[in-house]
Amino acid sequence: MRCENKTVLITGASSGIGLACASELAKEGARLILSARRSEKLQALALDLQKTYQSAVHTISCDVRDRKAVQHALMQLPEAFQTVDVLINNAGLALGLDKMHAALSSDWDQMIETNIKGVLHMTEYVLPKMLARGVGHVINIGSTAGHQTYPGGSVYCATKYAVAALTRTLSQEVAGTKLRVTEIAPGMVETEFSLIRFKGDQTRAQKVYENITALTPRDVADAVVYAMTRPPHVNIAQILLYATDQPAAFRPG
Ligand code: NDP
Ligand code: 8X3
Repeated sequence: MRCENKTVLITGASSGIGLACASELAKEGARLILSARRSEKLQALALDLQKTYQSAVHTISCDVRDRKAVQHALMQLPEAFQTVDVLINNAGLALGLDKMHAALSSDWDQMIETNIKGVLHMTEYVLPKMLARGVGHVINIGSTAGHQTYPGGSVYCATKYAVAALTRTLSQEVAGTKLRVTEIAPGMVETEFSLIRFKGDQTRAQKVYENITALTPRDVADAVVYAMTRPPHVNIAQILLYATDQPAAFRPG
């Protein structure tokens, strides 16, 4: 139980990597604040974690793009959940795989609003409280797409380069405090990610993971738990995590 007495806020906890982080951290005894838009998924997960691990769980149904909704939800946290020790900014998505000139501008907007501004909305609320306490940990889920571009990935890659830049900047800004800042950057992980990217096209989504063993959400959650459970003087700045089958170059399907 390495995370007992830690309150962890996870965005995008209704699926994939966020859900796996919730499960792994519940096993480690963390108190959890789970956030996403699909409240029924969060409720089901919360019940499961309460039953299996006797976890303390609070759920927040909100859209990270909506700054006011984020602030409102975080202001309403029950007393036992008000001190957020760890913020895991995980909510995010890719939409489409068309070349820059052909991609939909509505897709650009949604990726930018979610992947960049969502991180900012959460961080701007939680960080001042961490700074006031002099301790805390912000973990941003970036991507290998934030370190290497690929055709068709233009705006998604740009948002993940932005996550890498925000993470590095924040780390410089909190230097001299006990706050820690980490970027976990996975390659291909089999989740709902491709189904969302290809807008419900199951066949195309499944093709992405054909003939390879992709990372599992649990692999990424392991990296998160690793970063969280180092001694307080150790800050894991960045973890790049590829499937053994994935070449450094991208193969997003
Ligand atoms: P999933 O689609 O399985 O999960 C995405 C999560 O983000 C869901 O819980 C979804 O919840 C939430 N989310 C999306 N948009 C919003 C929003 N506007 N407001 C609140 N929550 C939102 O994908 P993954 O688990 O794979 O993705 C998690 C993160 O990992 C993303 O940032 C992604 O970019 C990153 N990543 C994924 C990789 C992969 O190959 N799968 C590789 C590298 C990085 P809901 O719909 O209920 O709101
Ligand atoms: C997702 C990585 O390669 O599927 O962040 O676009 S990739």
